[in-house]
Amino acid sequence: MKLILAVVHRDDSGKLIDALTAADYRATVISTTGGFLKEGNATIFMGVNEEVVDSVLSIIRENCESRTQYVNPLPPVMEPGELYMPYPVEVQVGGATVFVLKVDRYVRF
Ligand code: 2BA
Repeated sequence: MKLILAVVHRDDSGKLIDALTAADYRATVISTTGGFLKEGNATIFMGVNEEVVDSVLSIIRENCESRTQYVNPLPPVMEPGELYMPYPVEVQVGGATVFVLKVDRYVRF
């Protein structure tokens, strides 16, 4: 048994969950926030048998797009009279950041 944790863009989470449930996988979605952009994203966790991990990763890959986003860097400490022109920095987000963990025990009552 493995636990798949996938951090995905919030705009992709709906269609990803639809694709996963259509393929008969069980999944849970948590609303999360990226530490760097501080924007909402979604973390999907799934307990699956080891032999289907690659199939799940394919579904995640097919349903999660990579996006270009811009972040404004924090302004530096300024002296009076100095002018700061903020230039947004480009970052490439996703498609998905995925962790696959070993599960010691899985029980459903
Ligand atoms: P955020 O932390 O908001 O990061 C969004 C994007 O900003 C990242 O995309 C990456 O392109 C960039 N970024 C993040 N930290 C950076 C840094 N210290 N310096 C420069 N650029 C940086 P992704 O790598 O695709 O990550 C998307 C989201 O996945 C992240 O949102 C975070 O919520 C999660 N994530 C990524 N790597 C993780 C990790 N090792 N552990 C836990 N969560 C992770």
